Amino acid sequence: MANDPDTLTGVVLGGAHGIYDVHTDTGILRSTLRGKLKKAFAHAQSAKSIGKVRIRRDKMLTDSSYAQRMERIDKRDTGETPLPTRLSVGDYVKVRRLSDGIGLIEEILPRQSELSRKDTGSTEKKSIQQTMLANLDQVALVFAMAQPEPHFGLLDRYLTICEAAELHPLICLNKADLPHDPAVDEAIALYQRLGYTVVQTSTANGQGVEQLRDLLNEHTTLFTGPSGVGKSSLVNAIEPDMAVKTGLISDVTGKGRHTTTGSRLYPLSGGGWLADSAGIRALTAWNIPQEELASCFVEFRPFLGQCGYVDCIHLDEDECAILDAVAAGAIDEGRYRSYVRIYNGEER
Ligand SMILES: Nc1nc2c(ncn2[C@@H]2O[C@H](COP(=O)(O)OP(=O)(O)OP(=O)(O)O)[C@@H](O)[C@H]2O)c(=O)[nH]1
Ligand SMILES: [Mg+2]
Ligand SMILES: [Zn+2]
Repeated sequence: MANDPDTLTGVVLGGAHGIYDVHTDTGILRSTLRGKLKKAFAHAQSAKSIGKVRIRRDKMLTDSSYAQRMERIDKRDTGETPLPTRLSVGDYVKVRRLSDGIGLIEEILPRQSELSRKDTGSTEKKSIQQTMLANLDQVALVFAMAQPEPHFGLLDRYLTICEAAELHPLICLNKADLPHDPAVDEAIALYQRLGYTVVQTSTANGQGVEQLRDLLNEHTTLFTGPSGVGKSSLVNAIEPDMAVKTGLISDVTGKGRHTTTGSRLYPLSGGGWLADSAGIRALTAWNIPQEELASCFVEFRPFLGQCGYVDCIHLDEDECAILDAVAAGAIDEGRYRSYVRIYNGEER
């Protein structure tokens, strides 16, 4: 099969109802899944799910929390490279071009990374995991400066998820053309102090679009954030003829409901990939073990290991270095409140 000229490697741009658009060197192939793979997915979904946050093995550092996390994931693994339990946007596949020009997906290549969302249903059991994008290395967290007002607690939640998954976050504040609350400027300054890149953009007057485009160059970036903040408008501003170039039915004004995961991937003309996704109301930091949460707040890191108790969870303990840092103004109170909310499993 490896030498078969009709077998190509490609990346899944989007899909719905078992039909996927696969980007290959020779164009986009509309494809279906081979029966064997469909069965494998059905089996995997009924089995106990494996690690939620995929950690890149080559990124394993000496950090003990990562080592512990890896151990837990390994226990759930068979020792083989983890294979996806479902085909997602961003997956690399081997696809065979059939004589009628339709592709048959024969193999899914191992994922390097993924970002999942949990769609919260009315009960915990109803919540389902959806991979928003596979094989990404960057996440643009898109909020509006106004209309809707940015929810920084939600931003903190996204940031912890990026930190846990080792995905580079970009903070994008769109609708910079609109009048906004001065608190938004204070928040921007805070996140910049923490070391995050913050871009202020407007699709109405073009502000910041060039800067954002440069930051996407050569990366595979997921645009995520609440509904109505302008994610799809930004995708259009970055690549105005994207839909034309890819030859796909444009979904840029919709909510991505037509795709499997609510995401759609586009090749960037400057190199790299960009995925638009459906707006998210709330996101639970469900894949971060509680004891690792504090290290997902970048400004907590210098204080970790300095608390009076080794198992300090920084909520109300004596001799807590984090609480002392909050009291001394070294850690922002709003960020600390986000930590408490996420720790307690609050939805927003
Ligand atoms: N004033 C202003 N309005 C904008 C800007 N960008 C987008 N909008 C408007 O905001 C609304 C929502 O934009 P979308 O691009 O559909 O937002 P989205 O984030 O993709 O929303 P979902 O797909 O629901 O998640 C539209 O009416 C846009 O015209 C901007 O920079 N300034
Ligand atoms: Mg949209
Ligand atoms: Zn502590």
